[in-house]
Amino acid sequence: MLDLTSEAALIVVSNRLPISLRRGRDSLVVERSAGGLVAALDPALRRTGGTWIGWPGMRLRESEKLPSVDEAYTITPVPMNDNEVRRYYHGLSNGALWPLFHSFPERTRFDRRDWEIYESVNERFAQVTADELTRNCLVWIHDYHLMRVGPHLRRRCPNQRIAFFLHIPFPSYDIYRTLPWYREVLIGLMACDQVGFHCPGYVRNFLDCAERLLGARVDRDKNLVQFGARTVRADAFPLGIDYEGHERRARSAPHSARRDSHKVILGVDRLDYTKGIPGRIRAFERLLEVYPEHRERAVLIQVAVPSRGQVAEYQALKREIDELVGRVNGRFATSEWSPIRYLYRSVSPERLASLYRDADVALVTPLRDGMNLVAKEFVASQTEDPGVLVLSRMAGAAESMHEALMVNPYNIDGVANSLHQALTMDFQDRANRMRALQRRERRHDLHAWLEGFLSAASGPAAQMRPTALQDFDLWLSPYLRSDLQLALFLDYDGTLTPIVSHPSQAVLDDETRELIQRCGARSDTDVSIVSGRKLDDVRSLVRLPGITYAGNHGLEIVGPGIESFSHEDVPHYQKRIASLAQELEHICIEGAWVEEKGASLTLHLRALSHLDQRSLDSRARELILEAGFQVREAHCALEARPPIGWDKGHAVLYVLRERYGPAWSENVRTIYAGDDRTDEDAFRVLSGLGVSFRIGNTDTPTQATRQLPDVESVKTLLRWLASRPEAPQG
Ligand code: ADQ
Repeated sequence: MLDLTSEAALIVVSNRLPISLRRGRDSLVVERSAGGLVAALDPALRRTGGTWIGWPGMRLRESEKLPSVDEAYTITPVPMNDNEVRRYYHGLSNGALWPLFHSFPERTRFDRRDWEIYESVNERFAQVTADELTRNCLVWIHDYHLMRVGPHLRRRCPNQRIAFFLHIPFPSYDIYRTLPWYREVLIGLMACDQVGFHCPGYVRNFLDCAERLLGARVDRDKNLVQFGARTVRADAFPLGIDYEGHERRARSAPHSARRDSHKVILGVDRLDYTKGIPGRIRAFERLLEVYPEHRERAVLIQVAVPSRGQVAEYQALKREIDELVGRVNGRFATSEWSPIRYLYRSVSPERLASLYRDADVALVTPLRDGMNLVAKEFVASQTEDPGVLVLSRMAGAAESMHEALMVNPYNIDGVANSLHQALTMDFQDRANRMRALQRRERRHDLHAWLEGFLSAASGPAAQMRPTALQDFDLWLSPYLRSDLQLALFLDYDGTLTPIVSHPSQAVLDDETRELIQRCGARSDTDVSIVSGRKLDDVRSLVRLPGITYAGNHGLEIVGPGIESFSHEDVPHYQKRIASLAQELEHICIEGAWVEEKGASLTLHLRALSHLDQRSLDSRARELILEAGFQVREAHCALEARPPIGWDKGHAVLYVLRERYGPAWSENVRTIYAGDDRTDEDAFRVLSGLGVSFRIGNTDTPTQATRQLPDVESVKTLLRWLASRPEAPQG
């Protein structure tokens, strides 16, 4: 467990730094940024020390260094060029992920080039982070801009403790799955140890997506997800505000002269289509129509901070709001009273404190919002005559702020009615509601949030219970049928035996052999071993009669009822493989070696350092391609395969057709278990027709139906298959 109060440091990674840069006349000018994220994390970093990594908000020239900033922690900038800002930030983050995660699929713009830049910028963030790591530190990544940092960082630092917090909602499965890169984004979060959301509803959505889209194993009681061998904890940590700070500012903020002349309804937002500003103005208009007693008595003050002005949607929204404000003011204004005051700008913390304190009603009506801090800031600032909070049910804040008047922002009449209720509520009712809201927000403030998140993220690593027989009851019972045969395909290395440093050490243990034998001995099950090894090699390792063996990724197959198969093009490539093997041996450095397998070969790189692997890998790829072979990646190895369009997928189909005829899928159920990229070919041909399991860790998307953590869980699968009830004969 990390103790963040002592020597352990915190490394915060977010899109923006807590400062922004501006080019002054002769030097760079540093300004502290405002906003929720900075207010939340700055105190944590001050307490623990550490580093904040992020984009400084402008392009630094080659020679320019970040001016030194007097901070209690280090600030490390991640540079970005204009194209990257356009595609990673405006394109993928704000043009695709932001609308999708807020359940506005019709507003999303998916562009593969944006995704590629998002991926490469995330990798750069990971590299900068890896360079900053200290012994015993916690990396805390923030928000939707950086959901792919995890895997890149994990690859560089396999044992690093990594936490992630999402500040926006996590959408439901139905919406999330429209993202073209849904697997990659989920896998990105799976590389973390702790993933935090604002609300339990978002956690549920995330667990659903992990289970249904990745085939991950989920424990909903403990909020754990197991993906490959990794277990990730996903919990709700509702963000609070610096309650005392807001309360203090409200007590000392100046009073406005016009204070008692009107009832004030206040809206404060970033100008964003998720915040429901047009609907709010319409609801106010409706209030004036239906309840004319509020004319000349109520004022809507709407403060909107300019945001993402380069994005077309935001420009259109600004125009829409301008027009609406004009319409309502034009319709109802008198010489003494203008119904809406619209401030399109950021206001100072003191001014905001006055506005919050003096408002009679806070009208917070987002169409969807991760949390919404404005609702909380209003409550903390209500130090005088208690006002009323009218709050959208679609904000995360609604999950806890029960005493607010809850509204559906899509129901304009309903919001108008609630506004009327708020404006006419008697003192006692207002005071009761406000007291309860204040008590809760004071207790669940920013410090409590930090404490809760950091102690979970630095606590003992999450442990998922081992895969058990009942898991397979759930996954396989609905699929298997007692009147149909089962064709069971098993890869060897990494599936039946753990990955070891030399292939000769991958020996099958007696228990696994016995389980395979028991499966194979059943009248309703046919077992095939499908391996990248030479046929003779895999056969002598498994040593079981009566089952099928496919070697060399299926170029050679032998088994009961199958005529011994060897792909017709194999002899043509054997000589060329032998000479390629020699060429590769020439460039091998100590620790690397070539395994010749007749029609293909494997260059083993496992014993090399990461750096040596990379340099040998690229040289070897060139030689393999020059010799006219295909390159395939395997576990710490490169494979050279003849370009004959034959892989494990073809081998599986060959066995199925030979044994069960061309309409095999009507006569047989199929299960395939494999751990390797080469098994993906088999997963692909069986998708929709069979059930497949990918074993172990992977940080690339898989076509398999489900993930299993390790060889031990494959044994449990075999145990389940060997002991399931057998259909009565005849
Ligand atoms: P935002 O979408 O930015 O945050 P919100 O939570 O309301 O939304 O925070 C806005 C912040 O900006 C508040 O602290 C507010 O005081 C400030 N602000 C708004 N208008 C202002 C103005 N005109 N002048 C000055 N300050 C202004 C995202 C998610 C939210 C989530 C937060 C934190 O969208 O759902 O609550 O992150 O996780």
